[in-house]
Amino acid sequence: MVGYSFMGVAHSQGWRNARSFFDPALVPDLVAIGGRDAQAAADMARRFDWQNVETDWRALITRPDVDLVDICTPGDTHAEIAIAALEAGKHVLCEKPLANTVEQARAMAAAAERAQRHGIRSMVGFTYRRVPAIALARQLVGEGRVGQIRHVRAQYLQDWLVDPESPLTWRLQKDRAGSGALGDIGAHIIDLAQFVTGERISGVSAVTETFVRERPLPESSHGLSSQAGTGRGAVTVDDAAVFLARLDGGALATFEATRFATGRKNSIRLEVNGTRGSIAFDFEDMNVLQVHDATTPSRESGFTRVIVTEPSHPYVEHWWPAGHGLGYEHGFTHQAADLLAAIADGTDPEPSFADGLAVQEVLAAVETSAANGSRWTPTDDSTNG
Ligand code: SOE
Repeated sequence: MVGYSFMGVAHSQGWRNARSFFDPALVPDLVAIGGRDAQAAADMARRFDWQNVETDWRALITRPDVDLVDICTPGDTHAEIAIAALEAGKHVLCEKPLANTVEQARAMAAAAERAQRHGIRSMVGFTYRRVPAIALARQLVGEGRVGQIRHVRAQYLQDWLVDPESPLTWRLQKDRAGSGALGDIGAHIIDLAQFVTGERISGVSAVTETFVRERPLPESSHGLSSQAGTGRGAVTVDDAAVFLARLDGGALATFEATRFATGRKNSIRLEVNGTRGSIAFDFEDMNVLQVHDATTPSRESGFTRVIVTEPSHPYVEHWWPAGHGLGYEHGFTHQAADLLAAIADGTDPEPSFADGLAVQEVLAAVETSAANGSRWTPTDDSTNG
């Protein structure tokens, strides 16, 4: 694994719990944890039983005892590490968004395709697909239970930047993160919309906003330029993105990704309306899927509150009896288990780097549209950076 912050912790517990709860044919050995800060990496090694510590990712990915590289670093390093690891013959799991630009994502998808010919597998870490209620939604839509899709409504709402004195972390710097709320959390709802509907976003009309344009530098402000020694730096990414979209099946969609939804800590909402029914999901009630069947007689019509904790529901049989529920972290274990199964079975896991590239193209179209006065922008607009 390269990286040891929030995602490093989430992935580490995922590898360990996949081994315990999914009893995979291929058992993950946590061979080496890598990162610039040797002490931070050593702390992670101690806490999660990583066997070795590396401070140079190039040394880590060339170790003969490493078969799979898990990339949990900021987006500006994904392409370099993933392509080198694939070319070194390692399977790769890369955190989302796949990259910071479409150009980088295209290079990664091409490297993944070349490696796939030699049985090397790759996956991008959109873990919310692996929340049982979302996986159930995909099954129902795929079976035609909502019919022809007319609307998708998706929100990802956080509020950790409402305080203007929150520090200028790497997520607020374009050269590190690629974009702000758009790429960090907007990427998730773009992937969820495309995954659950099985359709692709064909064009967008967008607005983005940076409400707070400068912030205090964080303590460890390496690589950050202070404005004339003021101890403050410029925010170079969006705080919020709101956009309209069309899906290639003809549906209309609305998306909202923001870090200024005061009171919403990590609220993800998805609703799909079709000619035969609807599904609705709210991460704040993540073990539930609301299902409406339009064929139900009107006297009994409404949304059914499905408790997605039956052993027959996706992933649940590996965990607890009905009614006990799962949490945020379980998606990371499901991700690890599905990747290990794909490698063992010789199949290509999803979401693939090509799926990650599809998200990147939407992200770029949103930025292009927002920069051009919300002009309607096709997702495959070749001007996307
Ligand atoms: C910060 O917005 C963040 O950690 C995202 O980077 C994750 O992808 C999301 O799952 C939780 O919030």
